[in-house]
Formats: sequence, C-alpha cells, structure tokens
Amino acid sequence: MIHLYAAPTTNGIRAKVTLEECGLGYKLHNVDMKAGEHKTPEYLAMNPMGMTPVIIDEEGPGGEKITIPQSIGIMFYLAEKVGKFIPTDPVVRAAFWNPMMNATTDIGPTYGAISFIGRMPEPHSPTKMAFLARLRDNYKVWDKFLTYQDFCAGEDITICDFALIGIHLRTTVLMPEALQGLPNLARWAEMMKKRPTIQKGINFDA
Ligand SMILES: N[C@@H](CCC(=O)N[C@@H](CS)C(=O)NCC(=O)O)C(=O)O
Repeated sequence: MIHLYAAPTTNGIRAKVTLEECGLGYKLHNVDMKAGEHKTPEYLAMNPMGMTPVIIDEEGPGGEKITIPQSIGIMFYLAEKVGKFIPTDPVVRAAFWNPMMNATTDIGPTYGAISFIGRMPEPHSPTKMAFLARLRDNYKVWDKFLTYQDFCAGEDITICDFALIGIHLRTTVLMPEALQGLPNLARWAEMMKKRPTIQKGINFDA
C-alpha cells in the first residue's frame, strides 16, 4: 500500500495524478494546510521541510518501507516502479528533459511565486505582474510545442503531462489571464481532463 499525504495544490495534484495513471493502489491522507497539519511533529518526521506532498510506500525497493517527499521525486519513483511514462529511447529521453524541467522548475515555481505574493497581507503588485508575464511567456511556448505534438514531451504521455496538468488547472482557477488565447494548450488540457485517471487524480474528495 502507498500512502499519499497531500493537498489539492499543483504539487499534490501531480503526485495523485501519477498514482492514478500508474494504476497503483493508494490511500489519500488529505493534509489540511490551513490548519498547519504539514507542520506537526508527526508530519515533519516524514518531511522535515514541512511541505506537501509526501508518499510512503510500504512495499518499496527490497520490500522495505520508503518515505519520499518532493513531487518530482515522487513522479519518477512511481513511474519507474511501473516502468511507464518516462521515455527509454535515448533520443526521445534527451528531448524529454527540456519540457520536463520547464514544467517542474520554471513554470511550477513561477506559479508558486504568484500564488505566494497573492497570499501576502500587502501583495506587491509590480512583482506579481512581472511573474505573471513570465508565466504567460512560458505558456506561450507550450502553446507552440503543442501545435506539433500531442503530449508535453512528444507523441507519448509522460510524467511531464502529469506535472503540468495540475499547474494548468490551478492557473485556470487563480490566474486565467495567463492562459488566454492559447488554443493548443487548451486543447491538450481538455484532452487530459477526459482521461478517467486524470479525473480521479484531481479529485481530493474521494
Ligand atoms: N519542491 C517541493 C515543493 C513542495 C511545496 O512547495 N509544497 C507546498 C504546497 S504545493 C507546501 O507544502 N507549502 C507549504 C509551505 O510552504 O509551508 C515539491 O515539488 O514537492
């Protein structure tokens, strides 16, 4: 059994979506971040950084229990466990890193910065707008990528799609202006949302 400790944030969604897509059984532990459940001693024992998500796989490598924080590490761990969603062909794999890293280390933190500024008592509007412009510039490039390929890293679905869908979903809710007029990106998101695994993955009520 795999235990997922997460909230319906960009990083939590990508972990839950990956579990669903990998077809692995798991138990969701919703973390109430407003109540500070990610800062309790019990939670900090799983992830001293006090951040979500975390998984615990009771049947990890060698049959041993393993605890894994960090959404990107979780996606790689799960995909490798089932042998899917990471390209194996050397050429495709080399090309995979650019979209994968953009989704996880460029777009993700840029979205995170805007969200963080928005939660401050006195949000600094010029800084927020600068990050918003940067986010939109990144999404514009994605819109071009998706004119000539079905999925984020090429013709096959990968963990890159799972990484981006959560950020895209949260962007549509919190900062839809960043996504206006990007039809290929919108088409990709609609296609992703039709997958039953994605529908289950983004649902934190079940
Ligand atoms: N690099 C980490 C970032 C995790 C992260 O920022 N999680 C947010 C929720 S999406 C969080 O727990 N924030 C709580 C805090 O900053 O105290 C990952 O990818 O898992």
